[in-house]
Amino acid sequence: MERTFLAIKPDGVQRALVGEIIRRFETKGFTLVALKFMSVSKELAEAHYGVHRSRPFFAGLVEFITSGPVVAMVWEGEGVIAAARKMIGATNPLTAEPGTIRGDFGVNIGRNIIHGSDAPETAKTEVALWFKPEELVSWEPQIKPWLHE
Ligand code: DAT
Ligand code: MG
Repeated sequence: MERTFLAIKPDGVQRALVGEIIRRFETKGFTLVALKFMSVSKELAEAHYGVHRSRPFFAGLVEFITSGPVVAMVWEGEGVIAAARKMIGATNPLTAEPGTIRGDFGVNIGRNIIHGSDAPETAKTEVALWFKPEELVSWEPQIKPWLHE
């Protein structure tokens, strides 16, 4: 079953959006596999945003993600990687569609509330970067027959 890595960034935590964001993925029908409330080290931040190392906003990005606690999560489900990206919305909250998390709650690209893996390969890498294998919980939601044919 497909898995993705999601992280509520320090702005999402400070703005008390943790419950609202988790609710959206829960009620959509995805399965929570791992969750931790944590501070992010500079090393983890730089590894996570490694692909953006040469971009002008890289230093600010690392500073921001390490500036306060984040909620790191793994969610599972059919098509969850692309679906979560859709639910999160475009990178710039100003152009993100209403109904998406960024579209509903954000106004600035540097404060866009939540991270989501963008493809199967990055999802695999990010889950492994943020979580130890024993932190991932395999369980069978009893609601499954009501979500799937
Ligand atoms: P996404 O988070 O939608 O996957 P991304 O991977 O292109 O977007 O960039 C990672 C983060 O970097 C993004 O969430 C916010 C920040 N960022 C991206 N482009 C930026 C820009 N032009 N100016 C400032 N911050 C930017
Ligand atoms: Mg990205």
